[in-house]
Amino acid sequence: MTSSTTASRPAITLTIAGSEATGGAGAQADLKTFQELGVFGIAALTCIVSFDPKDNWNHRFVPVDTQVIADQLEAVQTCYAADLDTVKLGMMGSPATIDTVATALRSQQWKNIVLDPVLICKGQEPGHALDTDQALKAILLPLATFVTPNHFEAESLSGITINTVEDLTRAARLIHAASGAAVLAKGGVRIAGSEAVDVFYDGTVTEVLSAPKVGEVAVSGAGCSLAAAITAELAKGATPLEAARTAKAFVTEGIKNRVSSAAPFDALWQGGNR
Ligand code: PXL
Repeated sequence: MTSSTTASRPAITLTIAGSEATGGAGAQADLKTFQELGVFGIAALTCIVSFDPKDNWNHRFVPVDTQVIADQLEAVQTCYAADLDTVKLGMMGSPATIDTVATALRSQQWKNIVLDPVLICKGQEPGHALDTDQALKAILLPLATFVTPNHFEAESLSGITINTVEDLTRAARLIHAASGAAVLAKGGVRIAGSEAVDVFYDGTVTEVLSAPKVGEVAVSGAGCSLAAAITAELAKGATPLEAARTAKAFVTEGIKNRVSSAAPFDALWQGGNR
C-alpha cells in the first residue's frame, strides 16, 4: 500500500550493523539513537555478537550469511527507493560482508554514508580481523562521506601514534586526505586530561569538540551512538559540523545517565537527553 507524503514524514535512516544483544552497542544503540532524534530507523544486520560472561565478557561473533545481508538490503532499498539517502555503517566483521555491503551501496546514490570504522572485535582470529581491517580501508573508506574513528582506529587509519590533541588533529587531517570524508576523530577517555576531546575536520574547518570527562572508563555504545546521532542529524539536513556538535552533546548526556549491569562496563542511555 502506498501512503501519502505528509509534512511530518520522518527522514528514513538506515544502519547496517551488528546486533549486540545486551543493548549497549551495535544496531540496538543505533535504532534507539535514531528514535530519540526523530528519524525513522531501519536496520540490516551484518552479524550477531554475544558477550561471554564465562570468558571475561569477550565477544562471541557469528556473521550473518552474505545472501541474507544482501536480501535485507534488497528489501530496504526497494521499500525506500524514493527517499533513502542516508546510511550508517557499523560493525562488518568480515571481508565477505564488506563486499556484500559495498555492492548494495554502489547500486544507488547516497547523500550521506557515515562509516564507524569498527576495526577490532575481541574473539576474532587476528588474521581474520586484519583482512577485515584491510577490506574496510580499501573498499568502504573511499565510499564514506563521514567517518568516526576512535583513538585506536584513528591511529590505524592515519598510521601515526596519538597522545595529544595535536596528534588527533593531524590524524583527522590525514584520514580526510585519504578518504575525502568529513572526519570526527575521537579521543574519548584515551587522551590525558579532564576533557573528552574529539577533533572534527572536513577539509576546511578544524574544530575541537570538548566536554568534561565522565569517569575514566569507556562506556559501551558511545561510539555507535555518536555515529548514529551524526547520521540522524545529517538525514534531517544538518551540516557535518552541526551534526558532530549535536551528536557530541547527545552522547555526553547519554554517558552521564549510563546504565550499569553485571557486566564490567556501563551502557550509554540514549534517553539521557530527555
Ligand atoms: O562498539 C563497537 C561495536 C559495534 N557493533 C557491535 C558490537 C560492538 C562492541 O561490542 O558488539 C555489534
